[in-house]
Amino acid sequence: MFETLSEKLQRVFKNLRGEGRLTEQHLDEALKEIRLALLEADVNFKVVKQSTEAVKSKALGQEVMQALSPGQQVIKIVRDELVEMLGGEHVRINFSSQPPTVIMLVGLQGSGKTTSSGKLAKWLEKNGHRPILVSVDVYRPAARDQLKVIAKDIGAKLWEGNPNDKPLELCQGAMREARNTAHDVVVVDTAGRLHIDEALMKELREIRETLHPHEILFVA
Ligand SMILES: Nc1nc2c(ncn2[C@@H]2O[C@H](COP(=O)(O)OP(=O)(O)OP(=O)(O)O)[C@@H](O)[C@H]2O)c(=O)[nH]1
Ligand SMILES: [Mg+2]
Repeated sequence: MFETLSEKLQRVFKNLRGEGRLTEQHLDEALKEIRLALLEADVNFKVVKQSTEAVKSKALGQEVMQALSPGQQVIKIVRDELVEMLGGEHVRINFSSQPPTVIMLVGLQGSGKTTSSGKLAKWLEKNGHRPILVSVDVYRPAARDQLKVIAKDIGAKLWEGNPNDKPLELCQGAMREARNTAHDVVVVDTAGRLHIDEALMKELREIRETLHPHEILFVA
């Protein structure tokens, strides 16, 4: 996804770079391309609208550096805006000095926990880690199968457990397996829940107290 976004932006930037003088019409054309590229990359339309408007007002306003050509100025403004959009602050994952590191994904139903678990495992592997995935979503039929399909797709290790395992048993099984097979990160995909669902919240607390996750990521 990000590869195609960066390719599209590169194309827009390449066209801008050649411009000695930048007209408003030219800027509008470039922004239209940028808007499309961001929307196709799944960025929320409100965020896209806000960001492209911010780019336009900055580009037409005073916030430009004399040392850069008009095309380069726009590229700089777009770059700064993208950094801002992705969260100006860079947060690192807290890895444990005593593996396995446990990362738990929590959030509302359908917020993207299972998909994000897969993305996270892939990213971890790319960065030299050996993750093991485990789903503790024992409530929705096929939820564990969904993670199994994703794990197979990305070639990541999955702790399946037994069909009747309870969430805590699945976690403990995954931890044991990680230790025995030198996997350094356990990614725990949880069932979606609302904070008013007392039984499910209690279960989440129990998992937290048993596993002591190093990171709890809220998927929204
Ligand atoms: N467009 C888009 N769809 C996504 C993204 N992440 C997840 N989805 C889709 O959203 C739906 C729900 O994603 P899941 O990963 O199953 O969400 P979940 O939080 O695990 O859902 P529950 O386990 O039912 O609570 C699926 O159809 C995904 O394909 C994303 O980044 N962009
Ligand atoms: Mg899920």
